[in-house]
Amino acid sequence: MRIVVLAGGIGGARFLLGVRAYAREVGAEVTAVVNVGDDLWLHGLKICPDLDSVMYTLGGGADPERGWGRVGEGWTVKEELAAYGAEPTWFGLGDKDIATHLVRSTMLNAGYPLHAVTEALATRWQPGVRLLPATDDRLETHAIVSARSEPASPAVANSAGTADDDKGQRAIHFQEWWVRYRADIPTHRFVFVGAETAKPAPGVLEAIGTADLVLVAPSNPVVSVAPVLAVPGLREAVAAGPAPVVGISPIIGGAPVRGMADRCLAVLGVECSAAGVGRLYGGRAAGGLLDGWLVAEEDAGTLVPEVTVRAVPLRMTDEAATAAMVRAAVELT
Ligand code: FO1
Repeated sequence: MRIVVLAGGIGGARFLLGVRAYAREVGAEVTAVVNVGDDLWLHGLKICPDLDSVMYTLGGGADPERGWGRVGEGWTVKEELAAYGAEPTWFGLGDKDIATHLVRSTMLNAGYPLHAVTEALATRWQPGVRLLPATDDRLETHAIVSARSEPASPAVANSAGTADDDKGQRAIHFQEWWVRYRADIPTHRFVFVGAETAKPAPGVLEAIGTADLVLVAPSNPVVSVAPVLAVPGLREAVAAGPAPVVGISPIIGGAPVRGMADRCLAVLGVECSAAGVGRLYGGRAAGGLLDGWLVAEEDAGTLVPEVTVRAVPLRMTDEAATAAMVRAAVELT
């Protein structure tokens, strides 16, 4: 059995622990197609937060509380950068984490594509699933926000530019929106810079085309799953593929389990509910993506047109609980 998981960062990483546990039980192979929209160049280093969250979590090196970066992390380099006044200081790079970015940046600068870099880094961590970036190409999530007093961080690579347009709007990198402003800034929309020309990374379309099941992880639908589906050809491959597609709601009882999916859904004007996100993805028979949609027991009765909805426990309290969610997804198909 071959399972493909479309995933973002922290929620996606936790979900993949359960997918891996289920796969070990039944002898399935797992390919994670991971969001790259959070990625950025900073201090000369390429940082891939979602790929790293998944790699560290599955490899046992993630800080379980933060969900990103390494456990037992030090911040000496960050403090030294701040002492030099090197902006931005609002994005915390841990000492151990920097080694990952140094290896990645060295390989990228030597011409290796991101999927090859990811494979090389994963050799150390042995995540137990195949990690693929959605694309090797540049695809960055930027938020179009209303002008604020502080200028956008010029240090954050941001090809959308930081000048305000005539409507007083400007684009800031997703990380600035998420970390510096904590999403607390008037936001008009998200754009995926580079999406028009990005190509699915090698292996992505083949994995989708030969999958027995495609799972949409309980990641942020707006800034984690959408950038994956924004890669030309990827959404089409899933929708037209042979495998049933089952999503897991990231919203329980009208609120995200963690993170700021509510803020993101509000930008789109989408209701922050299991139904709202299910309808955002849409039923495959109605031109959308899903055959099945797992919602929490609190959301039993959720209706999504053309989608089989099932209410099960959705709290990923440990690998066994998450594996049970995966089993429910398999049984739904
Ligand atoms: N999230 C924060 O809230 N504050 C940070 O300083 C921060 C630094 C950071 C460094 C490397 C990395 O891979 C992730 C980091 N994150 C940080 C998380 C990052 O913003 C993620 O993209 C989001 O959590 C969404 O997945």
